[in-house]
Amino acid sequence: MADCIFCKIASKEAKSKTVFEDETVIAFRDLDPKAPEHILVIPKKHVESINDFKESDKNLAAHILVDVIPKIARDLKISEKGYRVVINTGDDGGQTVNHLHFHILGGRSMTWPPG
Ligand code: DGP
Repeated sequence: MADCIFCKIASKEAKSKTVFEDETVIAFRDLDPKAPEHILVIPKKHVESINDFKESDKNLAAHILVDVIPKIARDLKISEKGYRVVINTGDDGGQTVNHLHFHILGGRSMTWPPG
């Protein structure tokens, strides 16, 4: 999408600190980190939110959850101590960028419930 900052990051029109990339997914460091490790994992194609994942996106969703996120956590060495995966969705969910993204937060102990 023309005005979407994460589409621009996916197409390299905008810079990011990339930690992982393949054909369908790119992961990069959050601009405003909320933990020592704060990575955003996005599908390269524009999907507005998790509400917009379609039947045909099942392989992509599984790839992100089964392959990409655990690999990044291993690479960042936060796998064993633990980390949090967050998908903010819509206004009440606190979504500010309308391109689906999975936050990976780690490197410190998290509290619950979230604000
Ligand atoms: P959310 O509130 O879940 O929509 O989170 C959006 C996150 O995206 C927020 O933590 C800040 C981050 N962010 C916004 N713009 C950029 C950008 O241009 N580059 C990077 N690396 N992160 C961004």
